[in-house]
Amino acid sequence: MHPPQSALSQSALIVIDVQNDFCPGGALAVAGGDQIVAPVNALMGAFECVVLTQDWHPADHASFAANHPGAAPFSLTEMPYGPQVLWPSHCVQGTDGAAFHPDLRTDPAQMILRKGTQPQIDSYSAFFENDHSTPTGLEGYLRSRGVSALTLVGLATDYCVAFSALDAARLGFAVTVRMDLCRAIDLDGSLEAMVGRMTAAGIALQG
Ligand code: VGL
Ligand code: ZN
Repeated sequence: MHPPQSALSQSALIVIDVQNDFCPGGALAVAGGDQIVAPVNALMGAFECVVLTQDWHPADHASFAANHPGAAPFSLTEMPYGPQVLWPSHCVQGTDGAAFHPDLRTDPAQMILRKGTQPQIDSYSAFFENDHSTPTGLEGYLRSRGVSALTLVGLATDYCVAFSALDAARLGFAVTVRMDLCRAIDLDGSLEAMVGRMTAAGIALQG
């Protein structure tokens, strides 16, 4: 099956993790995270395809400091797939913290992708888990829809947005990140580092 001619070169808006726990008052609050909600809502109408992602962890998730006795939140550990930041417990499946920000429009979304559901592996990217090889299925969804260009917005710039953007570029999508519609955690220079990696990968950083 090939996509119909009219569907070729569609563009998709990928809205990353606009969830309560990443907004002020949440368990892993990103400064100004709530400020992007209204402009992201306004942007949805400009895209043929809108995808929302949700960080969606089981309570025993290995990325939570609380599941590593003695480990402090925001410290680093080694996982089989490489270094991993140990986060405060966040976006636990079914909790209010894992819900979308209440003002985020969800009706225009044709797909909602949940990631980070396996206890032993984190998933910053919407395309692959943090082993960089286990796919989420989003690539196949977008390709079968005839999507070739992506605009990414959401939380957090330097983690889930950046890792999603880098994977998307590696997969051959034309990628734009609307920096004005993202907010960063900025842990130990992570924002500057990820901006450098995204630029080097040919990702267009706008706003
Ligand atoms: C995220 C840290 C842990 C994100 C998710 O959405 O950027 N960051 N889990
Ligand atoms: Zn997470």
